[in-house]
Amino acid sequence: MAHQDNPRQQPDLVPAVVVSHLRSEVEVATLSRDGAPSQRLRCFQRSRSIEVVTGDRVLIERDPEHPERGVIDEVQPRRSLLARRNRSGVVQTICANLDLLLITIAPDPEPHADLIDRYLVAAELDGLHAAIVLNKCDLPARNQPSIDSLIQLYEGLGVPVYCTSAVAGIGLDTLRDAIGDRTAALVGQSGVGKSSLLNALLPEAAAEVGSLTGKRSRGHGRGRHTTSTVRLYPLAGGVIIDSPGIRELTPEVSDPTQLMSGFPEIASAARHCRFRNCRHDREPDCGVSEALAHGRIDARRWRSYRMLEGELSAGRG
Ligand SMILES: Nc1nc2c(ncn2[C@@H]2O[C@H](COP(=O)(O)OP(=O)(O)OP(=O)(O)O)[C@@H](O)[C@H]2O)c(=O)[nH]1
Ligand SMILES: [Mg+2]
Ligand SMILES: [Zn+2]
Repeated sequence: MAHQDNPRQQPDLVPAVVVSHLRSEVEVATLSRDGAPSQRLRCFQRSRSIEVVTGDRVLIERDPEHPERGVIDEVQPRRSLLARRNRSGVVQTICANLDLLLITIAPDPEPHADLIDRYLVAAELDGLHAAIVLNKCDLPARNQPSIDSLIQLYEGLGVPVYCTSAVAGIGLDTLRDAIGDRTAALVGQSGVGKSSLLNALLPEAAAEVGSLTGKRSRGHGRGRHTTSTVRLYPLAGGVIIDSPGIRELTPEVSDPTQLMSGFPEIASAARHCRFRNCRHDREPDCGVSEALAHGRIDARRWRSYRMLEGELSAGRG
């Protein structure tokens, strides 16, 4: 028998968190009293006009006939988000409500330092904490000098660095402590071991990990992408998010004058420029040129900044 809707009757709305979102399918976990994700439900969205991403806090209405299904009624305001611009300039939100970006690198595949810079810009502009996780520290130190200088550079900029091995179980307790009760996202190139770290921290996650044979057949450092969706897992008191590896990142910078705040050493040198509108090119008394000449700004970081600046202005036409 069809029942009539009573507009005054409020449905029972249950708070939940989005665990993953793939096409029209949204998996959520209801939140227990202490805020920990608990029961899993498959949901659809009542309105397609609202975009939901992993980490979103939502209110859902359970399907009375199918307790494992529900409808997303409302998306709550985000306290933070990680976004990028795709090649066509469209802003894509990767995940919401995170606190800590774990920029994962490894000796193999070799790190793209510019990608680290771009994640740091995203973290700075989105108000997130950031740390570097140097995984696979069990591997023989083939390109160790360049890894060492990279680590030294970022530590010098105040970015915490954690050395781990998902395979040998090194540095996992320290990483777990660093996450604490926060929501942390593992991000970085494909094949650095993000899903392996997740599994090492949380064996029941049983996330798919890239196979060595697949890697070998494609040659050194070119692991195919194994993880295909952004997915959230409760971890002790906190939450950990695994994400697909990416090759490049254009962070969403809504105000280009803010870009420099993602490069604090450049920003502090620029305060010494004689001219307020200094382009740091050939102007006299330029604090940035001077800092570059004296090695207080790393030349690669400066190129990385300039390239991003160029991309952002080109993107805005
Ligand atoms: N030696 C060593 N190998 C590791 C370590 N962690 C991961 N690996 C290997 O690196 C490969 C890639 O691992 P994944 O965990 O799938 O990497 P991922 O970053 O999740 O990759 P995507 O999902 O494609 O982004 C696998 O063959 C892992 O066994 C580690 O600590 N040491
Ligand atoms: Mg993965
Ligand atoms: Zn200048």
